[in-house]
Amino acid sequence: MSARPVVGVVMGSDSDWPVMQAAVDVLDEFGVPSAPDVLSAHRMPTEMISYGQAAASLGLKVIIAGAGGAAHLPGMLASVTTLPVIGVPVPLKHLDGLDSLLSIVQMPAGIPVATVAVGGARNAGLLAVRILAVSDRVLSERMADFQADLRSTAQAKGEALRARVRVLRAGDELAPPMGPIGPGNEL
Ligand code: RP5
Repeated sequence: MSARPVVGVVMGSDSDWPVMQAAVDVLDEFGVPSAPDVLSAHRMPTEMISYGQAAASLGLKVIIAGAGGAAHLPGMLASVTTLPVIGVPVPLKHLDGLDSLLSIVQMPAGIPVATVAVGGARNAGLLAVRILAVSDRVLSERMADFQADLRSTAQAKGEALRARVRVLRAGDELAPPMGPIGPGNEL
């Protein structure tokens, strides 16, 4: 995508990419230009601060930041930018991502990070779209269509489930009673 990025998607390491890619993918689906990059709070602290300080003036409107373990990237970026920051707790090998979640979500008063679920990069992308959609009618219409599709999919699932249960119940009615359990002899 060649248009100027409006969402920065940064992560502590390239090992976060398998999780973070979902944010970039959904932004692509909505036609929102994004710029993925590696930016480590602990290994590249000066670059991280420079990125956060420059983000708004470079044209970014939202930052999605993902990290695992002692995940300080989203919170530190939020402390040096006025842009909304969405944090993605990346699950690592140990602790199931609880460490990442708590590191990101437990921000001090005054410096918010909108934290999504552990591994919830797709929702981070969707939240960024919603933030942008507040001042973008086309994006807002796309989001409404997306939500209508979700609803139809969920309705179809309900229909399919009800049909399966009807078939199961009809099968039960046809099956001959086994053992001591049967009509008039239920448990
Ligand atoms: C964190 O350390 C990164 O966000 C990543 O989740 C984790 C491990 O990084 P690597 O050792 O794989 O580079 O800062």
